[in-house]
Amino acid sequence: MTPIITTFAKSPDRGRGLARDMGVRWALEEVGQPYDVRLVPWEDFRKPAHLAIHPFGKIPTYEEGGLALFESGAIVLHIAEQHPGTLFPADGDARARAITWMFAALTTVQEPIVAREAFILLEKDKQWYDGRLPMLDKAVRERLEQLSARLGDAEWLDGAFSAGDLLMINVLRRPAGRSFLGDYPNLDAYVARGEARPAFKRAFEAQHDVFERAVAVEA
Ligand code: GTB
Repeated sequence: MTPIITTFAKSPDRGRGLARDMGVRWALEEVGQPYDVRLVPWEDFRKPAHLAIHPFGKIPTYEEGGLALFESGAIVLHIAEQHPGTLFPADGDARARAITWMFAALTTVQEPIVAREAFILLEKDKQWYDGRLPMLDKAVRERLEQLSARLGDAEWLDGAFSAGDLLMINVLRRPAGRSFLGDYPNLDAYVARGEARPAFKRAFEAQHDVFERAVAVEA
């Protein structure tokens, strides 16, 4: 059964692969699972049909037969589980460590990155902006420094490329992560390695194509 994912009909990131469907698309490409896409226009996000699948009215979602999932991390985990030996190692302990890195990406590392992005987006005109931004920068740097120390000269976080690397690289690609990567050459190279993977490129092209088509229809 071909799974169906939902994505923005016209992503506000203008096809830069920053919306959360990117990780899901990338995972599907890594395991070689074909998928269909249902585009969701802004006005449909809070409609009952979409809320029935995603209780918080967001993208992405994932439908496969009778199964409906939301949360990109849970979807990537499901895809990895369906295809043992690709995004999850066969060994149980190694698989548990890959899951640990997935959680680390989506919580410990992503949290200060999202906080900084939200602050810049929402509070740029506030009088406390210049005073507070360095604190948010420091929080991002602390995480990146720790991650950089752990990665060291390794290619991936724990042996072979896993769902943990996929989500971590996806988080580091966010603007507030990317903007600091120049100071952490091993993380910069790590993200570049991820982006050089053929599966990443196919996923990126697919979401970019959706945006380009949406713009063309409007023209
Ligand atoms: N924790 C959830 C997950 O990982 O699946 C978060 C899902 C989520 O926030 N989805 C966003 C959404 O549906 C899209 S990706 N928002 C619509 C709404 O809340 O009404 C977040 C996002 C949006 C835009 C950019 N961008 O333009 O760069 C980047 C990320």
